[in-house]
Amino acid sequence: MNKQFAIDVKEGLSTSPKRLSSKYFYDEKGSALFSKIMKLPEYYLTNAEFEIFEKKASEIIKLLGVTHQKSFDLIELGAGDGYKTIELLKALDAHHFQYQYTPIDISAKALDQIEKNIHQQLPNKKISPKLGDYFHILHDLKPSPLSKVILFLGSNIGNMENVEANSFLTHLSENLSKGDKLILGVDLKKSKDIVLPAYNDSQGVTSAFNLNLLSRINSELDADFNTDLFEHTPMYDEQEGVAKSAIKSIVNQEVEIKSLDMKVAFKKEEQIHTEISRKYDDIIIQKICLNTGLNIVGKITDSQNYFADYIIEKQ
Ligand code: AVJ
Repeated sequence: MNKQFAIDVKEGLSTSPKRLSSKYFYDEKGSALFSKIMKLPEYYLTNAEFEIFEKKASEIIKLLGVTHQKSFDLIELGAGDGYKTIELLKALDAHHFQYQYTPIDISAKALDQIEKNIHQQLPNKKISPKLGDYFHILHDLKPSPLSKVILFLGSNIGNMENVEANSFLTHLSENLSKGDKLILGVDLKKSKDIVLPAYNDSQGVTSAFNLNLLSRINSELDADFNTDLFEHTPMYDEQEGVAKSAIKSIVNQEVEIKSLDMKVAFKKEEQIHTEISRKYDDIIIQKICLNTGLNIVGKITDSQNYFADYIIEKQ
């Protein structure tokens, strides 16, 4: 991971326009900042999806087509703290369904947190957390005779371009069997007045989250970025439905990255692209599902129509 970080930083800061991948946001400090983001009033995504799981879990369960006769595997990719999923578990338990919950995460800390939260809210629940890469673990779980329900929530897929999302879903589909389901949580296209503040909050948490990438390069690659000379720059193109974040240099400057043996020049106003957060509609969901062997079987939205959980089936 660390070696790859060095390679990607070198490459990303040598090309034009400059870019750094949003997957590197989540070091310890970045993960803590993201937890803060999820609690911000402007970051409507988490509350909207929570509302779906809190109020419409029965509708989701109906669309999953699970039965009382057979147990199933409920597998979550990138489970985080499990805040939304616990609502689904409560509903499944209330309806006496049999299932095994397996949260997968690359962060041991996240898995500890989810175990704690589940222990508090559902004291008798036994779960089987798995640490590591989604696809490695899914590959290992494939031979299980039980049917699978995969959870990929929080609009995490939105960090991928459509082509990349399509390959991701193809790869996921290859690890599923006919009739298995996917619950895909996505943020919906909407007006700029609502989207932009979610990526430009008044407390500056999102700014700190974005700029933390430079601090990470400072500490892991021995660089001398002065974060005061850079600025968080959020954008949202309503037509395209994509929120983009960049880090903009406030002045002409040069930064040294000792471990990479490189100096990087920035022009005043020059940007480093750091993240896309795509917003969706039915057409785009159909497009990213095309030729993946996955079919859309239903869609559940929150009361404001901000967010959707699509129920998708392996053919
Ligand atoms: C975790 C990828 C869903 O894109 O909305 C939050 C990350 N970036 N604020 C998103 C994020 C800036 C978030 N996802």
